[in-house]
Amino acid sequence: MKGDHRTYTILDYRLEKPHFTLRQVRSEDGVRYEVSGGDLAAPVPAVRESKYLSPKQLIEIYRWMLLNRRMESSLENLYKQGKVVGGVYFGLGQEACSCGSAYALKADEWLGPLIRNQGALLVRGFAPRDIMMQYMAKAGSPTKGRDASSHFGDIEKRNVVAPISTLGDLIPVLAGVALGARLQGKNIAAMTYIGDGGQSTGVTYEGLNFAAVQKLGLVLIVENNLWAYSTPADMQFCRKDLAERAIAYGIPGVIVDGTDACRVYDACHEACERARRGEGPTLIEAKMMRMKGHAIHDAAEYVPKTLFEYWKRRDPIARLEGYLLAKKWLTAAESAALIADVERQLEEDREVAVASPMPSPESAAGGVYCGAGCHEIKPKYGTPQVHAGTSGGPQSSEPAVHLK
Ligand SMILES: Cc1ncc(C[n+]2csc(CCOP(=O)(O)OP(=O)(O)O)c2C)c(N)n1
Ligand SMILES: [Mg+2]
Repeated sequence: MKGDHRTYTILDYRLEKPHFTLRQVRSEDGVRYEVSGGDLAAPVPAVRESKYLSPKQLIEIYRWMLLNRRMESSLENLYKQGKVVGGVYFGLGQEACSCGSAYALKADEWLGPLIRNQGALLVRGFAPRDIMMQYMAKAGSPTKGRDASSHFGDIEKRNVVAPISTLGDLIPVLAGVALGARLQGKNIAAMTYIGDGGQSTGVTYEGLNFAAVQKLGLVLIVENNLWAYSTPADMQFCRKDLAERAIAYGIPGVIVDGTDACRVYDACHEACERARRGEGPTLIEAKMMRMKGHAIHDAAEYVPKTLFEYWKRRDPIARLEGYLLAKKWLTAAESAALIADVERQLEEDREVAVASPMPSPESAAGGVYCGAGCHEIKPKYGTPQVHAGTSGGPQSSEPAVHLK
């Protein structure tokens, strides 16, 4: 019927668009997945030139990614030595997404990371020793040994909201952070993440819809790493592209290659700029693959080997290093020196973390993030400007919500 069709735009910045499908096959010895469609031997595309990053900035991102990966290897070793209390989660293969995204935020903006975004924590100023001590539940860790996993943040200095395990719940929280800043007179970017599995939760809809209606500066990165525990994305939703969900919220939806640091950064930078202009949220779908199991206990035997091989050739660090060398922005010797420096920093931090004490039993009665009355929570951007019964747009001096 002519005239009844609507068209919507989803920007897809990828240089290749793999069309693999994963199908569950049941056999006598259990369940496995088979890959079909797509070209598993396709050549690896080039890294896209960034519109915004200088060579120096890109090298800085490269260093964060190296630190991210090598810190996780150290954590794996600490776990195997029995020094880690609990599990360890890895962002292997997702370093470009974690580091490139967090790098787009300004110091006074906010981040709400998930378990795989340890690279983002490093970019926001946590040291490897903080993360190592956290996993070892040491007294000097960000939660003083009360939590032995990723549940830590820093609302005073680094503007990091602690990860919330209930998937999706960070979305309304970060929307609320953007709203809080708006009420204090400033439009800021508030960035958070959700996985291909986690985005199915109801609160994802509620949080993103609220941000869309209020035009809050939420930057939501949907990390489509193809797996949620052992459930492949193809068994979680019917669309190939989660960015299309943006259409239903009335916000921009963008697809990027999550293994290309330049493209991740550029998309996040544009989304942050939009947030700062008070134009509302952006949904960025980053496509990549979780290159390990869900956590250290999961050997990921259900993942077809061919898929691992395909994505290993798209390793974000190797791709970025190759790009920097080809551009002659980094020499092989400089790259080796940078790696040695990262190793030195990690070794130093590992030694400090291992030697640091466990918390005293009596300290368990204290607060997790701070003691009673230890600091006052003050507005960061200005005195809240609230006029009863008014409603304004994003650029308006009036708040965008009715307060009675
Ligand atoms: C609301 C909710 N349901 C279930 C879980 C249990 N859970 C933790 S991680 C996970 C898989 C998440 O997969 P995905 O969102 O794709 O993120 P990824 O692990 O791939 O980064 C599940 C089901 C949870 N934490 N919260
Ligand atoms: Mg996933």
